[in-house]
Amino acid sequence: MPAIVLIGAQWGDEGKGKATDLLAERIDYVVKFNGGNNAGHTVVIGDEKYALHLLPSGILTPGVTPVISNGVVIDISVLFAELDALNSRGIDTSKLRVSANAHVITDYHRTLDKVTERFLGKRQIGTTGRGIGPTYADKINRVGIRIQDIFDEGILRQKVEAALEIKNHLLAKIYNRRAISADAVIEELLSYRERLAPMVADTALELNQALEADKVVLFEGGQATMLDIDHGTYPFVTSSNATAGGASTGSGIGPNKIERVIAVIKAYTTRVGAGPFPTELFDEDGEYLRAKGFEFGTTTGRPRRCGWYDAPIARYTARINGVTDFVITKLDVLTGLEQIPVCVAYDVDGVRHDEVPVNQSDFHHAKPILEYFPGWTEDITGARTFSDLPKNAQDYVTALEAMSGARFSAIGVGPARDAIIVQH
Ligand code: 2SA
Ligand code: GDP
Ligand code: MG
Repeated sequence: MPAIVLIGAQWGDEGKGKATDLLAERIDYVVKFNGGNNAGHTVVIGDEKYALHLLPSGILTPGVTPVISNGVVIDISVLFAELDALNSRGIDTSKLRVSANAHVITDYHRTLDKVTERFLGKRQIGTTGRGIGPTYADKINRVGIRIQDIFDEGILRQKVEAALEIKNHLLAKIYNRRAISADAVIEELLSYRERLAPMVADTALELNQALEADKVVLFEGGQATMLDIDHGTYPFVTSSNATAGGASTGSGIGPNKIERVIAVIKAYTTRVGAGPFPTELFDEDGEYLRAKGFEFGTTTGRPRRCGWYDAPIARYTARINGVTDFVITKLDVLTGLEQIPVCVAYDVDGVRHDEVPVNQSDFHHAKPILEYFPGWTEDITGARTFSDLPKNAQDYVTALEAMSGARFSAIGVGPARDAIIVQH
């Protein structure tokens, strides 16, 4: 089987880390193709819990070659710290490949991320503060620093000085901040050379060769469809393409190599940061989902906003990504609710919309039109086949599948590695 893409269907934290880990036994390469250390993927293996940010989750499976491809933005000190943390727990990371074309997050990107958010005040995005947006902005503005630049001191100096010229002006005149020293940035980046050098590769070439040799390559998306820079709830989005197309541009493999697109979707919805969220709950049901689902940011610890399942979003995701399969997660979190509301369409200023409206103002005004499903009380965390689920849980999943635009191939019933029902 050639390339498989796995992405988030909603606003992130659907359980992509666990889904990747589940597939990793059958794959040869796992590729992170977008975002950076804003991501937070939790994988639970036995009594051990791993939180991955910059490294793909598949790195936990022995034998898999992990790749950070060109679409990623890399904070090198975070990369080294994450490798050290995994190595100290006995995980072999020696096969890691890092694209020479990936962009580098520097101190000035982190600073700009934080001051911009502060400057935006009430209109802030609620970023993770990791420098993601400013690093992608430099990439698009053609003043970014790439991994390969670190190995040519002359070029690195030219690029850092050029990148800092406007920024220091901005920082001093608008944000009232001290100028950032090019020398300090350059010195820091040069200090990473020795450790970084053996990992750096032409990852596009290596991945294409792997696909030619019939290896299985899994592309693991960070964040999610509704946070995608083009297709998400702009401007309340991240700065990369988190949708399936990003796997192609973000790694240098042709779209025709992609055979399956798996979208991970929660049995309800969460969001961190600002922006529209039609099914958001502000009552005790929201608190219930947050507490029971442990909905707190893996990277920042921020409480996640919680709401009901949104079928128009599932259909939107199925369309935008060409989803072949959904993995639905966290069904167990709904256990104990008397009835479970599901959003089937929106009411936008008195007009029914069956699909996600293209106009953002409409989406901001969208009120969910809910359908109610009877709940169940039985513990489902031990279910391993569909027929192990109580009838009401089966009916809930079947109804969601019919509304969501692609088959449900697996159902998550708990955080543990094996707490999953694989259907197809
Ligand atoms: P950024 O930092 O520029 O990417 O922030 C822009 C928006 O993207 C959202 N975003 C995320 N949403 C959910 N999960 C993410 N990863 C972490 C996690 C987040 C955390 O797994 O829990 O720990 O807080 C993630 N990364 C970015 C962000 O909230 C902004 O809305
Ligand atoms: P990701 O960013 O999509 O990889 O997701 P996160 O790791 O940020 O958040 C998902 C959380 O849900 C993690 O704490 C997982 O351990 C947990 N999780 C994944 N699948 C399930 C499931 O089926 N049931 C429950 N209860 N937890 C799950
Ligand atoms: Mg996450």
